[in-house]
Amino acid sequence: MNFLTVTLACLVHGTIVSAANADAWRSRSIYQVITDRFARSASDPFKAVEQCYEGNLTWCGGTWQAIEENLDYIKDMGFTALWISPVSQNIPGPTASGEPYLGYWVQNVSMLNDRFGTADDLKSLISAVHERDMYIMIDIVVNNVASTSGVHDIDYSPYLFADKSYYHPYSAISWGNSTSEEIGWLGDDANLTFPDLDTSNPVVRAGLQSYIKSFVEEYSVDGLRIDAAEHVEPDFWTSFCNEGGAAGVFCMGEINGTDVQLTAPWQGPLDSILNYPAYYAIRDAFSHPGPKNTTGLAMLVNQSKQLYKDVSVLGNFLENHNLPRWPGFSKDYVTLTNALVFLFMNDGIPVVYYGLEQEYAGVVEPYNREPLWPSHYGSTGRYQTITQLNGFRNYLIANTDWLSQPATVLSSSPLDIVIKKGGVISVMNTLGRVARNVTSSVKDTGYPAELPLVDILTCGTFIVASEGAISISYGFGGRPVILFPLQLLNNTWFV
Ligand SMILES: *[C@@H]1O[C@H](CO)[C@@H](O)[C@H](O)[C@H]1NC(C)=O
Ligand SMILES: *[C@@H]1O[C@H](CO)[C@@H](O)[C@H](O)[C@H]1NC(C)=O
Ligand SMILES: *[C@@H]1O[C@H](CO)[C@@H](O)[C@H](O)[C@H]1NC(C)=O
Ligand SMILES: *[C@@H]1O[C@H](CO)[C@@H](O)[C@H](O)[C@H]1NC(C)=O
Ligand SMILES: *[C@@H]1O[C@H](CO)[C@@H](O)[C@H](O)[C@H]1NC(C)=O
Ligand SMILES: *[C@@H]1O[C@H](CO)[C@@H](O)[C@H](O)[C@H]1NC(C)=O
Ligand SMILES: *[C@@H]1O[C@H](CO)[C@@H](O)[C@H](O)[C@H]1NC(C)=O
Ligand SMILES: *[C@@H]1O[C@H](CO)[C@@H](O)[C@H](O)[C@H]1NC(C)=O
Ligand SMILES: CC(=O)N[C@H]1CO[C@H](CO)[C@@H](O)[C@@H]1O
Repeated sequence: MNFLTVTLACLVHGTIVSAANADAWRSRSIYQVITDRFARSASDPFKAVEQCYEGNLTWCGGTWQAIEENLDYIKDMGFTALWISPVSQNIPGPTASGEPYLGYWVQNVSMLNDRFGTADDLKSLISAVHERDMYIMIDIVVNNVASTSGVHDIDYSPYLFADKSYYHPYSAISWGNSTSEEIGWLGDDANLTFPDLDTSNPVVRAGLQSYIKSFVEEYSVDGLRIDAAEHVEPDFWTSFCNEGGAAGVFCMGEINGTDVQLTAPWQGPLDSILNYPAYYAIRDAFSHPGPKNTTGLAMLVNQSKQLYKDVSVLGNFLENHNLPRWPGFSKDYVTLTNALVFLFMNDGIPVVYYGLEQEYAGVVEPYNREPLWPSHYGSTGRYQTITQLNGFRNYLIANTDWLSQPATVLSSSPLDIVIKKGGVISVMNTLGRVARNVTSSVKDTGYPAELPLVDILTCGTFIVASEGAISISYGFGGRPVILFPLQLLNNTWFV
């Protein structure tokens, strides 16, 4: 018995480490963490600093060891992958823009950031993640390095590529011009500049490929989140990323934009991108005061299926470290529940930014990077909703063909949007929490009359009417419903 258990655990572990390609990531859901802000270790030297104010732009003392100590908080919410902020050494602080607590102000990309712990601490965290059958995704910056010396007097010696010839000469970015976005420098031109690495230089390419190959192998990394991916020529990613590139694992790139026509071509060079067009469409559909444009969201779903190579591996999100938190622009609690249902029940990989489950509401940078420990990691209502959504999604993936069935829009109106994916019908609405005497009518669910459907969020039952219709009333406010045939739901996903 014991022997069998151990053998199976090893097999599972082996599978996880070797098969972390796009296909393996498709079924995952990701929790995004800023290492400095997620947790402080019980044995942390910074523990004496009781308060941490995100407005001070300074270190708050989070570490990899502390993430490991609090991993079950993430696991128990049902997440099957963890994305952590960059692990690379950063420039020394403080700068006129604060300390490099986020980790994106890279100096030597191939050296670990000792603010967050040692190589052994990082390995220990990753083992603990794998022991929980979760994947680890590491955030990485290769487009640029950071400097506080303006644009002309930069000492290149501390960088992995320690000579000026490895960088594009300074130019300000002309937005909308893709060549300029690839070779120009991010940042301002005085206090904090981001010298742009010439990723077309063969020495730079070979050096980065060799680094990422050995890094992924040594630390058993399952996936990469690629910072500023749109600022690098696409063919660089083909050789650096993905199963077929040097990294040999799944890559999800940061590509900002509202227009699927412009973002979709990046999937190919990159396995996956963070789905900014969906973010904007979800916000426009559900947030209050509005525009409550569900047509835009329905168009987005339709268009995405046509233009992306594979919508099922895109990273869908409602918040991140560069965006206002949802309650910062939409005060109504129920609007976020509707948005979350779309995130988990649509095609794609749900990505939840730490703190969403604690109802954090920081609006602009840096106030959207709150320390998590003042929340005491409590099991809030939002924590429980996410646990239900992850639990049901994980159940569907393990027991049905849900994952391989594309989502389709059954209907959209100014009141609601209804999607169906693999036998699950999700009815989301734009009402918010105020009770209204209106109903959502789904004309043809595809289910036979008299069939009992259960709402996953409330366990309420709905009986399918003649010709497969369903009617949902909002006498208790605009809560979304997720309907699934009762007889197929064996309730094993309830924990
Ligand atoms: C960058 O880090 C690597 C790995 O730790 C190290 O071998 C190399 O010397 C570092 N380069 C510089 C310029 O510090
Ligand atoms: C785009 O930017 C590049 C690089 O700066 C420049 O050479 C080119 O002329 C620009 N194209 C247009 C249409 O402005
Ligand atoms: C540089 O920082 C100083 C001090 O915070 C600020 O007054 C100045 O506007 C900054 N310059 C730029 C170009 O951002
Ligand atoms: C993304 O693009 C929008 C619109 O072009 C811009 O306002 C925003 O600052 C960008 N956000 C990020 C995180 O780059
Ligand atoms: C809703 O969004 C779509 C897509 O962006 C747009 O074409 C349409 O005009 C919008 N409708 C309203 C009422 O704003
Ligand atoms: C989206 O596609 C569905 C069919 O799959 C269609 O019924 C619906 O009208 C489309 N919606 C929009 C807004 O394009
Ligand atoms: C709800 O609306 C229906 C149809 O408009 C009406 O018959 C009914 O009286 C309303 N109920 C309440 C409680 O307002
Ligand atoms: C639930 O159990 C029934 C009877 O054992 C079985 O036929 C059905 O496939 C199961 N459904 C799922 C989704 O596992
Ligand atoms: C050193 C410093 O600037 N501390 C400030 C951090 O933020 C808090 C709350 O805004 C201020 O009270 C401190 O003065």
